[in-house]
Amino acid sequence: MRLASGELVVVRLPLVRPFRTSFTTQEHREAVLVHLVADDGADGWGECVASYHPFYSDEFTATVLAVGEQFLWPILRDAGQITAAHVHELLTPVRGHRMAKAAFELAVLDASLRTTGTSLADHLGGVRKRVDVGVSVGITDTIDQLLDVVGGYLDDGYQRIKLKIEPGFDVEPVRAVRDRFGPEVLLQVDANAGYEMGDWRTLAALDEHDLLLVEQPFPEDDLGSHAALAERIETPVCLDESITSAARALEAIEMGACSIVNIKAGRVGGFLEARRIHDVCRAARVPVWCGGMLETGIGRAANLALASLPGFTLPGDISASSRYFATDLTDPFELDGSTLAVPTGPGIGVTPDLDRLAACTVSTAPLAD
Ligand code: OSB
Ligand code: MG
Repeated sequence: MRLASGELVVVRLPLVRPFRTSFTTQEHREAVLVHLVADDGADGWGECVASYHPFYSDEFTATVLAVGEQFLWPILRDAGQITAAHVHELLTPVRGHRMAKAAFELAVLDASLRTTGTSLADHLGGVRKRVDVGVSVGITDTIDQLLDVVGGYLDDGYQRIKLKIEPGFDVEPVRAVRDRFGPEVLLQVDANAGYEMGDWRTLAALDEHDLLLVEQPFPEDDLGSHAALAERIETPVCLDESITSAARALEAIEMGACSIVNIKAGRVGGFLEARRIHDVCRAARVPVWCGGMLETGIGRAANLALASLPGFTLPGDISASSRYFATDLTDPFELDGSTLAVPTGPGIGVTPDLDRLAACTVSTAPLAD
């Protein structure tokens, strides 16, 4: 296909409750939506996972808009006939900016798969109609509040709970949740790089609570400390921020820095790179699961397609729309037990509701031909 025009739409949706992590507290989700139109009129949408702040990764709204308008769009527009499989390589001359690149790739995938009537899940090689999902629970002021929040999610049907932790909010909340809700709850923690190696005894104290995994305890560049920690604790170490490509995933696995990988297509530069990480991990018998970035229905639909691949054997951070927003940008995703349905329609299988989109839009920048 040949790209003719498009737009970058910044949307902002209030979260139903503030989401506190070791790096910041978010009260709303701001996202850049990439909308691309081909010369035959086919169009597609992609959601950029970057936030309005540079505290999880270095990308944020303003960098996505700038690199998108000034570099990514001109490269793709001027490339002539392209397929989604070309996008990653075409954009390689631009260093970094993986979240922005991933959103453009997703919009190209959506537009081209709509033309052929293929769903993203089928295109990627998905094998499941429904996927097991869990919920990521932010840090609370008190443990009582945490127990209320977790209890509410368990009542909703979620069977896997991820607790955000930080120094000073770790062993006690984990113990409290385990004691209150029992051994059958699938429980894991995410530190978002909030610890250092000197804290390893605190992390080792989590071992007795039978966690599925501890996610990204240390800074993203420090694979060595993750490998050293994995030697000292029983809880499996999972990496999120550190895994930026399939090559990096292989390196981390080979040096023993992780035994489980969180895959976020945005963090690794696209859904096709995400699939390569899935393939690398599967060959190494390393379980993977699909991470989340508080996406709207646009990004969530694509994550569900990714999570339908066979190596995604742990529940993903892909929750129902109501966990995030009073009103989503798309038709709401609703829980069935502890699962969500993988969209079956062409492309990502969803489109933004245009009234809702208009109500959430902060700015629109045209991508000219
Ligand atoms: O580390 O997984 C993370 C949200 C924003 C940034 C980083 C992370 C998260 C989540 C949210 O945990 C998971 C979700 O989208 O439900
Ligand atoms: Mg994480």
